[in-house]
Amino acid sequence: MVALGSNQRHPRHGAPAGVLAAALRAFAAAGLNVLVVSPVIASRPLGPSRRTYANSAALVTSALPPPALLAALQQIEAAFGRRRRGQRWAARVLDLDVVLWDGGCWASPGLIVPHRAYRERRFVLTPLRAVAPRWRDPLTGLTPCHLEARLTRPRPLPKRHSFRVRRAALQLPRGP
Ligand code: A4P
Ligand code: MG
Repeated sequence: MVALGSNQRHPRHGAPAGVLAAALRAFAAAGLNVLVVSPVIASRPLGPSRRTYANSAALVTSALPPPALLAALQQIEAAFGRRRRGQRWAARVLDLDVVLWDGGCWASPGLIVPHRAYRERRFVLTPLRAVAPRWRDPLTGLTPCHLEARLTRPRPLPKRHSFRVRRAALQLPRGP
């Protein structure tokens, strides 16, 4: 499962939504088989960049192991003019992340799957829900829908230490 993001125009492909459509065409040329594509959503930037993002997700199959898949995606990013320099989370013409993998978890230098931040990002979970509603996160067992609901549901405040102390003070001493 690949998450796509763009918040910069491309000289040939135009606005970010056009960049994502062109990127999907480039997947096929790189030998990646695109099975399902989500609608493109507009999302407010997380991080310092001020430009609105276009985000989507694609279910792809490939014989490549995860590091080779990431290398293929990074080649596509580079072909679209992505330069990894300067500020983290700076505006980018194309960002391709491996979010989930049907083999479960993967960790090697430069690659962690599931993507370490996707559970907290609505701009990943909403497209993901459209392409793989029943796919369960291998660490939490939750579907994209559950994970997204967790972001909006109000959470209880952590129990206060003083409350526990007061309860402990009420315990009667044990009898003989
Ligand atoms: N890396 C490790 N695991 C993965 C993985 N599962 N998929 C390494 C992709 N890359 C992975 O990524 C930095 C390094 O992460 C890579 O060298 C790779 O080896 P990067 O694409 O070079 O740089 P980045 O994207 O700026 O960094 P980072 O921290 O990965 O950012 P994210 O998580 O990709 O987030 N706001 C909105 N609304 N929409 C967005 O799409 N995206 C970002 C970037 C910030 N704000 C956003 C959006
Ligand atoms: Mg990235």
